[in-house]
Amino acid sequence: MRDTKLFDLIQQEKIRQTEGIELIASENYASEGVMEAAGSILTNKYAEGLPGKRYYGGCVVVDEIEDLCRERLKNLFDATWVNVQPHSGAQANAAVMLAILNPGDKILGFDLSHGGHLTHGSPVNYSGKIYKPYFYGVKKEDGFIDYEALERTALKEKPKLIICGASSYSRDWDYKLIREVADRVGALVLADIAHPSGLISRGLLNDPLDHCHIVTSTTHKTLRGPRGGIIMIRDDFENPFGIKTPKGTLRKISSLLDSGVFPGTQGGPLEHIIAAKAVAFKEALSDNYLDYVVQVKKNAAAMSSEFIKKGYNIISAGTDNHLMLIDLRNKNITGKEAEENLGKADITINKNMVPFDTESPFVTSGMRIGTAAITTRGMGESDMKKIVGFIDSVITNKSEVDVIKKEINNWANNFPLHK
Ligand code: DSN
Repeated sequence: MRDTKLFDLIQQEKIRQTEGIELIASENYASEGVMEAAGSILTNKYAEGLPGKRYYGGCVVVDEIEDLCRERLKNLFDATWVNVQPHSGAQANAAVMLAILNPGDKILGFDLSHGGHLTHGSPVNYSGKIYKPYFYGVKKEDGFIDYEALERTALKEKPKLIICGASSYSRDWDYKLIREVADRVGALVLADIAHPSGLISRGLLNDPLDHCHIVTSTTHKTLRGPRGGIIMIRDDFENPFGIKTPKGTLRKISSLLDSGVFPGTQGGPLEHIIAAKAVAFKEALSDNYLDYVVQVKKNAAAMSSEFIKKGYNIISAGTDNHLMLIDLRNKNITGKEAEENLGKADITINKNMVPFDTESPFVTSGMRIGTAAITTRGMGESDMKKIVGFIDSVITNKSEVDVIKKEINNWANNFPLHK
């Protein structure tokens, strides 16, 4: 018998996603093909291990699927080794840290309250509980990464791992400089490119694989695949922190990373999600996707200029990627209030800490906005101006929220979830 209660709720969510404006920077609309693979019978299969080296029978087909996925990902990022099994970006980072660090080792990451991520050493996350975290942030005067502070802390603390990457930083990264600092202190560099990975894959931002030892990402943000994680390297090497075997050899980092995923931090891989990742990577290699990521970036730039014209304070005064972080203090509204009020008009954003925030993480002084999802719906630069107009009307109480909501619902219906 059909579970009407549950499927009615899914239908309601579909209407919400269709009638509203989705501006959460970490979300996107996966294609029909990605969703078909994610919802396929592959969910039935257990396949602990790697293709050709499984702990279960009946893996002939899933071996081919996982190999196809790995090859497509290698092509997309020009990587020489990848693991496509992490269930999420957080799992990918956990696997990396387990593979290369020992409990108590020092790590240096980008401060969560300045735009970093929980898994980069936050004290409430495994990364800050198992390892000893130190942080760098952005400069108060311009909102750009404080590379001098990063270098100072690295030289003083000599961490074993430097982590770069962010969840709400709108500028590109100087991976070359970070690698130079890491080499001076004998650290490895992990770039977590969960947010901008789609833009990086098509050459629209600096390439972390040119300089960083290990790169992780999610697959569902700008990459527009199913929810999941990946790990990649371009140059394999022996783990400098590894304990030598009796024969005096060290294990290669690729082999340690595979073990970090399974059996280190996960059991059976989600082969239906790996198949959906394979679909997404094929899409990301297409000309259509290149047009898409180019437009994502143009839309973010257009939106950011429009906000600035209306007197909004964008951290770092602009964006190089798909997102922007806005300090709302000069608009006399907290991030929490903005999120709630915009939600009533069917505009979905998330409240976000801004650097040097005076509010708690539950209230915040800012909001984060991204253009990945709305660009998938076919919106362009003129639509960005319209959206900023809607947002400004809600935030400054220019019109009744109900009136704006109706206008938004009618307008959004013109844009199918996939162009
Ligand atoms: N929480 C995610 C984001 O929204 O950026 C990252 O894990």
